[in-house]
Amino acid sequence: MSTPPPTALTIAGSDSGGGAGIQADLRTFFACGVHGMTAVTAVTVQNSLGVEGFAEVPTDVVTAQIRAVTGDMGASAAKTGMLATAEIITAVAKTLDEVHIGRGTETPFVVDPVAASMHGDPLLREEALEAIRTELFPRATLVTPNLDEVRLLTGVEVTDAASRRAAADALLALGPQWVLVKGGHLDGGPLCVDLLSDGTEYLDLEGPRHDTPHTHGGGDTLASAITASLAHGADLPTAVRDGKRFIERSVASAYPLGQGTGPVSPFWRLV
Ligand code: PXL
Repeated sequence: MSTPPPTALTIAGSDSGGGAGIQADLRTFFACGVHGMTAVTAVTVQNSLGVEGFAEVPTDVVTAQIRAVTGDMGASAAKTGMLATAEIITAVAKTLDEVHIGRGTETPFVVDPVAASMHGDPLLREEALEAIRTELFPRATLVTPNLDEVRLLTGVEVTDAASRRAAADALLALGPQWVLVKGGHLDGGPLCVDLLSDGTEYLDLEGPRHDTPHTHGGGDTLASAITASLAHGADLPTAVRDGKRFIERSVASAYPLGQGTGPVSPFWRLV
């Protein structure tokens, strides 16, 4: 018998291809020494070529999963990924209040506002964006949108440092404690710059840009690595720096699998 590790709960969708979603979260939690627990919100049918479709899990089953694991095992930290519908988002937000996860509690909560797959396949019904803004963001310790999600959520088009800062401010106005504006999708340059801010500090976090087409699950892996670090007790800026180091190595270790986009890989951590 050994001492249990920290625990982390992911509330997200299943990727049948194993590279993103719940599967990316669990392999990241495992590699980071955290016991992963899941509340599955949707089951996608997909492979390296794209998402063929998805079925939502009934809302009461999503919330029952959250209550079951937090009531018994407790969560040191939690995150959301694909939430699919406004109904699921509203129910998840209410349940997180009930089980004391998120802003104003001792349990950090990371919101990765997943709207679409990297192939552009929608993973969120359009009317659900407003629920992300109003129900989820005010409860978040950290939100981690990419530039497409920034545009969908705030209307701000990020093209340079000034618009990146305007985007961070627009996102903070929706109520999260911290925001990480991920610049990885901005074209050009050998570096990708992410901006981390709580409205007081504005930290430019630079990392190398890796030239690989195989980045499936990259956003999920970053948000999960940050969540794992928070579960271990790190403060927020430290957890984000840990997460960035983790995703850089995982992108560098990505492998081709299938005929389309291969997954980023946390295996480097295990060898
Ligand atoms: O990477 C975003 C994402 C999240 N969750 C699920 C996904 C994807 C991308 O394909 O399939 C279930």
